[in-house]
Amino acid sequence: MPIKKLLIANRGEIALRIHRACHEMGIATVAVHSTADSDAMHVRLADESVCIGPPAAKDSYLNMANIISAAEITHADAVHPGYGFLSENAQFAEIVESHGLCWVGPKPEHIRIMGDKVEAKRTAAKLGLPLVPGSPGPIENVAEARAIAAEVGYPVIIKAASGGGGRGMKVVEDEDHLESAMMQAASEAKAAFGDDTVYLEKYLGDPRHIEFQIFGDGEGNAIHIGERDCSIQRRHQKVIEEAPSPVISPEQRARMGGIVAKAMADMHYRGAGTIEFLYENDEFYFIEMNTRLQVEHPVTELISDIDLVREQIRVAQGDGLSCTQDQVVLHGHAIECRINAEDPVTFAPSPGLVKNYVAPGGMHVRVDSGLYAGYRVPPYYDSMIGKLIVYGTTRDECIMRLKRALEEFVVEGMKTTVPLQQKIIRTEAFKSGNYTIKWLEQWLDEQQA
Ligand code: MV4
Repeated sequence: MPIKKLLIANRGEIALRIHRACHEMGIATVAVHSTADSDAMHVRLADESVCIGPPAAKDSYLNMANIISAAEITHADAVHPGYGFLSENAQFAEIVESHGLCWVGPKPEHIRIMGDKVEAKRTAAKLGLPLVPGSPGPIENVAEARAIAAEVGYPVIIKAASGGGGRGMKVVEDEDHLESAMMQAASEAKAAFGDDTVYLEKYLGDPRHIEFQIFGDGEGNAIHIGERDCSIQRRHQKVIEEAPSPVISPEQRARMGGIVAKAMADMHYRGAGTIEFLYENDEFYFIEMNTRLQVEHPVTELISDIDLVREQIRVAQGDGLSCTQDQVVLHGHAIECRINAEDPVTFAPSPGLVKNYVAPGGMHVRVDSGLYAGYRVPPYYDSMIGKLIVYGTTRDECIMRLKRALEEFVVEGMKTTVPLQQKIIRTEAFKSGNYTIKWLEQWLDEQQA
Protein backbone atom coordinates (compact mmCIF):
# COMPACT_ATOMS: atom_id res chain seq x y z
CA MET A 1 0.00 0.00 0.00
CA PRO A 2 1.47 3.38 -0.96
CA ILE A 3 2.22 5.60 2.03
CA LYS A 4 0.27 8.87 1.97
CA LYS A 5 1.33 10.48 5.23
CA LEU A 6 4.43 9.60 7.22
CA LEU A 7 5.23 10.48 10.82
CA ILE A 8 8.89 11.28 11.43
CA ALA A 9 9.75 10.04 14.94
CA ASN A 10 12.93 12.07 15.26
CA ARG A 11 14.40 15.58 15.29
CA GLY A 12 17.28 17.56 13.82
CA GLU A 13 18.96 16.99 10.49
CA ILE A 14 17.71 13.43 10.03
CA ALA A 15 14.09 14.58 10.41
CA LEU A 16 14.72 17.07 7.58
CA ARG A 17 16.40 14.37 5.52
CA ILE A 18 13.35 12.10 5.83
CA HIS A 19 10.94 14.95 5.11
CA ARG A 20 12.81 15.77 1.89
CA ALA A 21 12.61 12.20 0.61
CA CYS A 22 8.89 12.10 1.46
CA HIS A 23 8.04 15.31 -0.37
CA GLU A 24 9.98 14.17 -3.42
CA MET A 25 7.75 11.07 -3.40
CA GLY A 26 4.51 12.98 -2.87
CA ILE A 27 4.17 11.84 0.74
CA ALA A 28 2.91 14.29 3.39
CA THR A 29 4.84 14.51 6.65
CA VAL A 30 4.04 14.80 10.34
CA ALA A 31 6.75 16.12 12.64
CA VAL A 32 6.79 15.35 16.33
CA HIS A 33 8.65 17.54 18.77
CA SER A 34 9.36 18.17 22.42
CA THR A 35 8.52 21.51 24.03
CA ALA A 36 12.21 22.41 23.59
CA ASP A 37 11.93 21.98 19.80
CA SER A 38 8.89 24.11 18.92
CA ASP A 39 11.05 26.38 16.77
CA ALA A 40 13.11 23.60 15.17
CA MET A 41 13.43 23.44 11.40
CA HIS A 42 11.98 19.93 11.22
CA VAL A 43 8.74 21.26 12.72
CA ARG A 44 8.62 24.23 10.33
CA LEU A 45 9.19 22.07 7.25
CA ALA A 46 6.69 19.31 7.98
CA ASP A 47 3.08 19.53 6.80
CA GLU A 48 1.80 19.03 10.35
CA SER A 49 3.36 18.77 13.78
CA VAL A 50 2.44 17.37 17.16
CA CYS A 51 4.06 18.18 20.50
CA ILE A 52 4.86 14.89 22.22
CA GLY A 53 6.22 15.98 25.57
CA PRO A 54 8.74 17.88 27.66
CA PRO A 55 12.43 18.33 26.72
CA ALA A 56 13.84 15.12 28.24
CA ALA A 57 14.04 12.54 25.45
CA LYS A 58 12.59 9.80 27.65
CA ASP A 59 9.39 11.85 27.92
CA SER A 60 9.17 12.89 24.25
CA TYR A 61 11.26 11.30 21.47
CA LEU A 62 11.35 8.02 23.42
CA ASN A 63 7.71 8.20 24.51
CA MET A 64 6.12 5.44 22.45
CA ALA A 65 2.54 6.07 23.58
CA ASN A 66 2.73 9.76 22.71
CA ILE A 67 4.26 9.06 19.30
CA ILE A 68 1.61 6.45 18.43
CA SER A 69 -1.10 8.89 19.59
CA ALA A 70 0.39 11.58 17.34
CA ALA A 71 0.20 9.17 14.39
CA GLU A 72 -3.43 8.33 15.17
CA ILE A 73 -4.52 11.95 15.68
CA THR A 74 -2.98 13.01 12.36
CA HIS A 75 -4.07 9.87 10.46
CA ALA A 76 -0.51 9.12 9.45
CA ASP A 77 -0.13 5.71 7.87
CA ALA A 78 3.62 5.17 8.38
CA VAL A 79 6.41 5.87 10.87
CA HIS A 80 10.10 6.49 10.10
CA PRO A 81 12.29 6.41 13.22
CA GLY A 82 15.50 7.96 11.79
CA TYR A 83 18.58 6.99 13.81
CA GLY A 84 19.05 6.89 17.59
CA PHE A 85 15.97 7.24 19.82
CA LEU A 86 13.50 4.40 18.97
CA SER A 87 15.12 3.34 15.69
CA GLU A 88 16.48 0.05 17.01
CA ASN A 89 13.72 -0.70 19.48
CA ALA A 90 12.07 -3.94 18.32
CA GLN A 91 9.15 -3.45 20.69
CA PHE A 92 8.38 -0.04 19.20
CA ALA A 93 8.51 -1.52 15.69
CA GLU A 94 5.99 -4.16 16.80
CA ILE A 95 3.72 -1.55 18.39
CA VAL A 96 3.80 0.57 15.23
CA GLU A 97 2.83 -2.45 13.13
CA SER A 98 0.16 -3.64 15.56
CA HIS A 99 -1.52 -0.24 15.22
CA GLY A 100 -1.87 -0.84 11.49
CA LEU A 101 0.91 1.60 10.70
CA CYS A 102 3.68 0.93 8.19
CA TRP A 103 7.06 0.65 9.96
CA VAL A 104 9.79 2.10 7.76
CA GLY A 105 12.44 -0.19 9.10
CA PRO A 106 13.62 -3.77 9.37
CA LYS A 107 11.48 -6.66 10.63
CA PRO A 108 11.21 -6.46 14.45
CA GLU A 109 12.75 -9.95 14.81
CA HIS A 110 15.87 -8.79 12.95
CA ILE A 111 16.16 -5.64 15.07
CA ARG A 112 15.95 -7.85 18.17
CA ILE A 113 18.55 -10.38 16.99
CA MET A 114 21.09 -7.70 16.05
CA GLY A 115 20.50 -5.81 19.30
CA ASP A 116 21.95 -8.78 21.16
CA LYS A 117 25.59 -8.81 20.11
CA VAL A 118 26.01 -12.52 20.90
CA GLU A 119 22.95 -13.44 18.84
CA ALA A 120 24.19 -11.12 16.09
CA LYS A 121 27.53 -12.94 15.95
CA ARG A 122 25.86 -16.34 15.96
CA THR A 123 23.62 -15.24 13.09
CA ALA A 124 26.54 -13.70 11.19
CA ALA A 125 28.54 -16.91 11.59
CA LYS A 126 25.65 -19.01 10.25
CA LEU A 127 25.36 -16.65 7.28
CA GLY A 128 29.03 -17.07 6.45
CA LEU A 129 30.45 -13.72 7.61
CA PRO A 130 34.03 -13.82 8.96
CA LEU A 131 34.13 -13.22 12.74
CA VAL A 132 36.79 -12.09 15.18
CA PRO A 133 38.08 -15.28 16.82
CA GLY A 134 36.47 -15.71 20.25
CA SER A 135 33.72 -17.34 22.29
CA PRO A 136 30.96 -18.80 20.12
CA GLY A 137 28.36 -17.59 22.65
CA PRO A 138 28.17 -15.96 26.06
CA ILE A 139 30.94 -16.88 28.52
CA GLU A 140 29.42 -18.54 31.56
CA ASN A 141 32.43 -18.73 33.90
CA VAL A 142 36.09 -17.86 34.33
CA ALA A 143 37.30 -21.35 33.41
CA GLU A 144 35.58 -21.08 30.04
CA ALA A 145 37.00 -17.58 29.53
CA ARG A 146 40.53 -18.84 30.35
CA ALA A 147 40.23 -21.71 27.90
CA ILE A 148 39.00 -19.53 25.03
CA ALA A 149 41.51 -16.75 25.75
CA ALA A 150 44.35 -19.30 25.73
CA GLU A 151 43.08 -20.61 22.42
CA VAL A 152 42.77 -17.25 20.61
CA GLY A 153 45.77 -15.68 22.39
CA TYR A 154 46.10 -12.49 24.45
CA PRO A 155 45.24 -9.66 24.43
CA VAL A 156 41.50 -10.37 24.49
CA ILE A 157 38.47 -8.12 24.89
CA ILE A 158 35.39 -8.77 27.04
CA LYS A 159 32.22 -7.23 25.65
CA ALA A 160 28.66 -6.92 26.93
CA ALA A 161 26.03 -8.74 24.84
CA SER A 162 23.66 -5.80 25.32
CA GLY A 163 26.38 -3.22 24.71
CA GLY A 164 27.46 -1.83 21.40
CA GLY A 165 28.94 1.48 20.43
CA GLY A 166 31.88 0.70 22.69
CA ARG A 167 30.02 0.61 26.00
CA GLY A 168 30.86 -2.16 28.45
CA MET A 169 34.17 -3.32 26.95
CA LYS A 170 37.34 -4.41 28.79
CA VAL A 171 40.69 -5.18 27.19
CA VAL A 172 42.65 -7.93 29.00
CA GLU A 173 46.42 -8.16 28.50
CA ASP A 174 47.08 -11.50 30.21
CA GLU A 175 45.48 -14.31 32.18
CA ASP A 176 46.22 -12.63 35.54
CA HIS A 177 43.76 -9.86 34.68
CA LEU A 178 41.07 -12.02 33.09
CA GLU A 179 38.92 -12.87 36.10
CA SER A 180 38.67 -9.34 37.48
CA ALA A 181 37.99 -7.88 34.00
CA MET A 182 35.26 -10.39 33.41
CA MET A 183 33.59 -9.70 36.77
CA GLN A 184 33.86 -5.95 36.20
CA ALA A 185 32.49 -6.15 32.65
CA ALA A 186 29.56 -8.29 33.81
CA SER A 187 28.64 -6.00 36.72
CA GLU A 188 28.97 -2.86 34.59
CA ALA A 189 26.80 -4.47 31.92
CA LYS A 190 24.21 -5.40 34.55
CA ALA A 191 24.12 -1.81 35.83
CA ALA A 192 24.02 -0.21 32.38
CA PHE A 193 21.78 -2.61 30.43
CA GLY A 194 20.17 -4.86 33.06
CA ASP A 195 21.92 -7.82 31.46
CA ASP A 196 25.23 -9.24 32.66
CA THR A 197 25.82 -11.46 29.62
CA VAL A 198 29.37 -11.04 28.29
CA TYR A 199 31.42 -12.61 25.50
CA LEU A 200 35.07 -12.71 24.62
CA GLU A 201 37.07 -11.92 21.47
CA LYS A 202 40.67 -11.67 20.44
CA TYR A 203 41.58 -7.98 20.76
CA LEU A 204 42.68 -6.40 17.50
CA GLY A 205 45.33 -3.80 18.28
CA ASP A 206 45.00 -1.24 15.53
CA PRO A 207 42.20 -1.93 13.07
CA ARG A 208 40.15 0.28 10.81
CA HIS A 209 36.36 0.52 11.15
CA ILE A 210 34.84 -0.38 7.81
CA GLU A 211 31.12 -0.86 7.33
CA PHE A 212 29.07 -2.08 4.39
CA GLN A 213 25.75 -0.51 3.44
CA ILE A 214 23.21 -3.15 2.58
CA PHE A 215 19.56 -3.14 1.56
CA GLY A 216 17.05 -5.96 1.52
CA ASP A 217 13.49 -6.24 0.24
CA GLY A 218 12.47 -8.69 2.97
CA GLU A 219 11.70 -11.37 0.41
CA GLY A 220 15.10 -12.79 -0.33
CA ASN A 221 16.65 -10.08 -2.47
CA ALA A 222 19.46 -7.88 -1.17
CA ILE A 223 22.19 -5.60 -2.49
CA HIS A 224 25.29 -3.94 -1.07
CA ILE A 225 26.17 -0.33 -1.83
CA GLY A 226 29.84 -0.47 -0.97
CA GLU A 227 31.64 0.41 2.23
CA ARG A 228 32.33 3.44 4.38
CA ASP A 229 35.49 4.02 6.35
CA CYS A 230 34.59 5.41 9.78
CA SER A 231 37.95 5.06 11.50
CA ILE A 232 38.31 8.79 12.31
CA GLN A 233 36.57 8.79 15.70
CA ARG A 234 36.94 9.98 19.26
CA ARG A 235 35.44 8.11 22.21
CA HIS A 236 33.26 6.04 19.85
CA GLN A 237 31.87 9.20 18.22
CA LYS A 238 32.61 9.29 14.51
CA VAL A 239 34.12 12.59 13.36
CA ILE A 240 34.81 12.08 9.65
CA GLU A 241 33.50 9.30 7.40
CA GLU A 242 34.34 8.56 3.81
CA ALA A 243 33.34 6.31 0.93
CA PRO A 244 34.97 4.39 -0.54
CA SER A 245 37.58 3.41 2.05
CA PRO A 246 41.02 4.55 0.89
CA VAL A 247 42.44 1.07 1.61
CA ILE A 248 39.88 -1.28 0.03
CA SER A 249 40.47 -2.49 -3.52
CA PRO A 250 37.65 -3.02 -6.03
CA GLU A 251 38.28 -6.77 -5.73
CA GLN A 252 37.99 -6.74 -1.91
CA ARG A 253 34.81 -4.62 -2.18
CA ALA A 254 33.22 -6.98 -4.67
CA ARG A 255 34.18 -10.02 -2.63
CA MET A 256 33.09 -8.74 0.80
CA GLY A 257 30.08 -6.94 -0.67
CA GLY A 258 29.00 -10.16 -2.33
CA ILE A 259 29.28 -12.00 0.98
CA VAL A 260 27.23 -9.45 2.95
CA ALA A 261 24.56 -9.10 0.26
CA LYS A 262 24.17 -12.90 0.09
CA ALA A 263 23.92 -13.05 3.89
CA MET A 264 21.18 -10.40 3.95
CA ALA A 265 19.30 -12.08 1.11
CA ASP A 266 19.43 -15.40 2.96
CA MET A 267 18.01 -13.92 6.15
CA HIS A 268 15.29 -12.11 4.17
CA TYR A 269 16.41 -8.84 5.69
CA ARG A 270 14.19 -5.85 4.97
CA GLY A 271 15.29 -2.25 4.63
CA ALA A 272 18.58 -0.47 5.25
CA GLY A 273 21.32 -2.05 7.31
CA THR A 274 24.99 -1.65 8.05
CA ILE A 275 27.38 -4.51 8.64
CA GLU A 276 30.31 -3.33 10.75
CA PHE A 277 33.74 -4.86 10.41
CA LEU A 278 37.10 -4.34 11.96
CA TYR A 279 39.73 -4.47 9.22
CA GLU A 280 43.34 -5.36 9.97
CA ASN A 281 46.12 -6.94 7.89
CA ASP A 282 43.84 -7.18 4.85
CA GLU A 283 41.19 -9.18 6.73
CA PHE A 284 37.60 -8.31 7.64
CA TYR A 285 36.12 -9.31 11.00
CA PHE A 286 32.38 -8.86 11.63
CA ILE A 287 31.61 -7.11 14.93
CA GLU A 288 28.04 -5.78 14.82
CA MET A 289 25.11 -5.01 12.58
CA ASN A 290 23.10 -1.78 12.76
CA THR A 291 19.48 -2.16 11.71
CA ARG A 292 18.90 1.51 10.91
CA LEU A 293 19.80 4.31 8.54
CA GLN A 294 23.10 5.74 9.77
CA VAL A 295 24.28 9.30 10.30
CA GLU A 296 26.93 8.81 7.62
CA HIS A 297 24.57 7.43 4.93
CA PRO A 298 25.04 10.49 2.65
CA VAL A 299 28.59 9.52 1.63
CA THR A 300 27.11 6.33 0.19
CA GLU A 301 24.36 8.34 -1.53
CA LEU A 302 26.88 10.62 -3.22
CA ILE A 303 28.98 7.82 -4.71
CA SER A 304 25.99 5.67 -5.72
CA ASP A 305 23.29 8.23 -6.65
CA ILE A 306 20.84 6.11 -4.64
CA ASP A 307 18.51 7.98 -2.27
CA LEU A 308 18.63 5.65 0.73
CA VAL A 309 15.56 7.11 2.43
CA ARG A 310 13.52 6.77 -0.76
CA GLU A 311 14.73 3.17 -0.92
CA GLN A 312 13.63 2.58 2.69
CA ILE A 313 10.17 3.91 1.89
CA ARG A 314 9.91 1.90 -1.33
CA VAL A 315 10.74 -1.32 0.48
CA ALA A 316 8.40 -0.51 3.39
CA GLN A 317 5.43 0.06 1.08
CA GLY A 318 6.15 -3.11 -0.88
CA ASP A 319 7.63 -1.63 -4.05
CA GLY A 320 10.87 -3.57 -3.69
CA LEU A 321 14.37 -2.30 -4.37
CA SER A 322 14.75 0.20 -7.22
CA CYS A 323 17.81 -1.55 -8.60
CA THR A 324 19.66 -4.84 -8.82
CA GLN A 325 23.28 -5.33 -7.76
CA ASP A 326 24.42 -4.95 -11.38
CA GLN A 327 22.81 -1.51 -11.48
CA VAL A 328 24.70 -0.28 -8.43
CA VAL A 329 27.60 1.69 -9.87
CA LEU A 330 29.93 3.34 -7.39
CA HIS A 331 31.93 6.32 -8.61
CA GLY A 332 34.17 9.07 -7.23
CA HIS A 333 34.72 9.86 -3.57
CA ALA A 334 32.68 11.41 -0.77
CA ILE A 335 33.67 12.66 2.69
CA GLU A 336 31.43 13.73 5.57
CA CYS A 337 32.43 16.03 8.43
CA ARG A 338 30.16 16.03 11.45
CA ILE A 339 29.67 19.54 12.80
CA ASN A 340 29.03 19.59 16.55
CA ALA A 341 28.13 22.48 18.84
CA GLU A 342 31.20 21.78 20.95
CA ASP A 343 34.45 23.42 21.93
CA PRO A 344 36.89 22.16 19.26
CA VAL A 345 39.62 21.61 21.86
CA THR A 346 37.84 20.45 25.06
CA PHE A 347 34.73 19.01 23.35
CA ALA A 348 32.55 20.67 26.02
CA PRO A 349 29.01 21.12 24.64
CA SER A 350 28.30 24.64 23.43
CA PRO A 351 24.57 25.05 22.85
CA GLY A 352 22.97 28.48 22.49
CA LEU A 353 21.68 31.10 20.09
CA VAL A 354 22.84 30.95 16.46
CA LYS A 355 23.68 34.61 15.80
CA ASN A 356 24.71 34.12 12.18
CA TYR A 357 24.62 31.12 9.87
CA VAL A 358 25.95 30.74 6.34
CA ALA A 359 26.23 27.24 4.93
CA PRO A 360 28.73 26.50 2.17
CA GLY A 361 27.45 25.72 -1.31
CA GLY A 362 28.62 25.21 -4.84
CA MET A 363 29.23 22.11 -6.89
CA HIS A 364 29.11 18.77 -5.07
CA VAL A 365 28.62 20.32 -1.62
CA ARG A 366 25.77 19.10 0.57
CA VAL A 367 24.84 20.38 4.00
CA ASP A 368 22.32 18.42 6.05
CA SER A 369 21.41 20.67 8.98
CA GLY A 370 18.41 22.19 10.69
CA LEU A 371 20.34 25.30 11.70
CA TYR A 372 19.27 28.85 10.84
CA ALA A 373 20.19 32.33 12.11
CA GLY A 374 18.09 33.05 15.18
CA TYR A 375 17.67 29.38 16.13
CA ARG A 376 18.58 28.39 19.67
CA VAL A 377 20.35 25.00 19.90
CA PRO A 378 18.75 23.29 22.90
CA PRO A 379 21.04 21.72 25.51
CA TYR A 380 19.02 18.49 25.91
CA TYR A 381 20.09 16.44 22.92
CA ASP A 382 23.07 15.28 20.88
CA SER A 383 25.51 18.07 20.04
CA MET A 384 25.61 17.30 16.31
CA ILE A 385 24.11 20.34 14.55
CA GLY A 386 24.85 19.40 10.99
CA LYS A 387 26.86 17.46 8.48
CA LEU A 388 28.93 18.70 5.59
CA ILE A 389 29.18 16.13 2.83
CA VAL A 390 31.37 16.74 -0.21
CA TYR A 391 31.84 14.79 -3.43
CA GLY A 392 34.84 14.69 -5.78
CA THR A 393 35.83 12.66 -8.79
CA THR A 394 38.94 11.59 -6.87
CA ARG A 395 39.78 11.57 -3.16
CA ASP A 396 42.25 14.43 -3.62
CA GLU A 397 39.67 16.56 -5.40
CA CYS A 398 37.19 15.74 -2.66
CA ILE A 399 39.63 16.89 0.04
CA MET A 400 40.36 20.17 -1.79
CA ARG A 401 36.63 20.84 -2.08
CA LEU A 402 36.09 19.94 1.57
CA LYS A 403 38.76 22.49 2.57
CA ARG A 404 37.05 25.12 0.48
CA ALA A 405 33.61 24.29 1.90
CA LEU A 406 34.83 24.33 5.53
CA GLU A 407 36.36 27.78 4.88
CA GLU A 408 32.94 29.04 3.79
CA PHE A 409 31.06 27.66 6.81
CA VAL A 410 29.89 30.38 9.19
CA VAL A 411 28.24 29.51 12.51
CA GLU A 412 28.35 32.40 15.00
CA GLY A 413 27.13 32.44 18.57
CA MET A 414 28.55 29.10 19.66
CA LYS A 415 31.68 27.03 19.41
CA THR A 416 31.68 24.34 16.73
CA THR A 417 34.00 21.57 15.60
CA VAL A 418 34.58 23.28 12.20
CA PRO A 419 38.10 24.45 13.21
CA LEU A 420 38.95 20.91 14.35
CA GLN A 421 37.77 19.46 11.04
CA GLN A 422 39.92 22.01 9.19
CA LYS A 423 42.99 20.84 11.11
CA ILE A 424 42.29 17.11 10.74
CA ILE A 425 41.94 17.21 6.96
CA ARG A 426 45.34 18.95 6.68
CA THR A 427 47.23 16.18 8.49
CA GLU A 428 49.50 13.77 6.63
CA ALA A 429 47.60 10.81 8.08
CA PHE A 430 44.30 12.03 6.69
CA LYS A 431 45.64 13.17 3.34
CA SER A 432 47.36 9.82 2.78
CA GLY A 433 44.39 7.82 4.06
CA ASN A 434 46.79 6.06 6.39
CA TYR A 435 44.81 6.12 9.66
CA THR A 436 43.19 3.62 12.03
CA ILE A 437 40.61 3.83 14.85
CA LYS A 438 43.33 4.98 17.27
CA TRP A 439 44.74 7.75 15.12
CA LEU A 440 42.49 10.72 16.05
CA GLU A 441 42.78 10.28 19.82
CA GLN A 442 46.56 9.91 19.56
CA TRP A 443 46.81 12.98 17.35
CA LEU A 444 44.62 15.00 19.75
CA ASP A 445 46.88 13.98 22.66
CA GLU A 446 49.90 15.22 20.69
CA GLN A 447 48.14 18.54 20.02
CA GLN A 448 47.54 18.99 23.76
CA ALA A 449 51.15 18.28 24.70
C1 MV4 B 1 36.91 -4.42 19.15
C2 MV4 B 1 38.16 -3.77 19.09
C3 MV4 B 1 39.29 -4.54 19.01
N1 MV4 B 1 39.18 -5.90 19.01
N2 MV4 B 1 36.86 -5.76 19.13
C4 MV4 B 1 34.25 -0.53 19.80
C5 MV4 B 1 32.82 -0.29 19.50
C6 MV4 B 1 32.24 -1.60 19.21
N3 MV4 B 1 31.35 -1.48 18.10
C7 MV4 B 1 33.37 -2.50 18.92
N4 MV4 B 1 34.55 -1.81 19.29
C8 MV4 B 1 35.77 -2.39 19.22
N5 MV4 B 1 35.76 -3.74 19.21
C9 MV4 B 1 37.97 -6.47 19.06
N6 MV4 B 1 37.89 -7.80 19.06
C10 MV4 B 1 38.18 -2.36 19.09
C11 MV4 B 1 36.97 -1.68 19.16
C12 MV4 B 1 37.07 -0.24 19.11
C13 MV4 B 1 36.56 0.50 18.05
C14 MV4 B 1 35.90 -0.10 16.99
C15 MV4 B 1 35.39 0.65 15.95
C16 MV4 B 1 35.55 2.03 15.95
C17 MV4 B 1 36.19 2.64 16.97
C18 MV4 B 1 36.71 1.90 18.03
C19 MV4 B 1 37.38 2.52 19.07
C20 MV4 B 1 37.87 1.80 20.11
C21 MV4 B 1 37.71 0.42 20.14
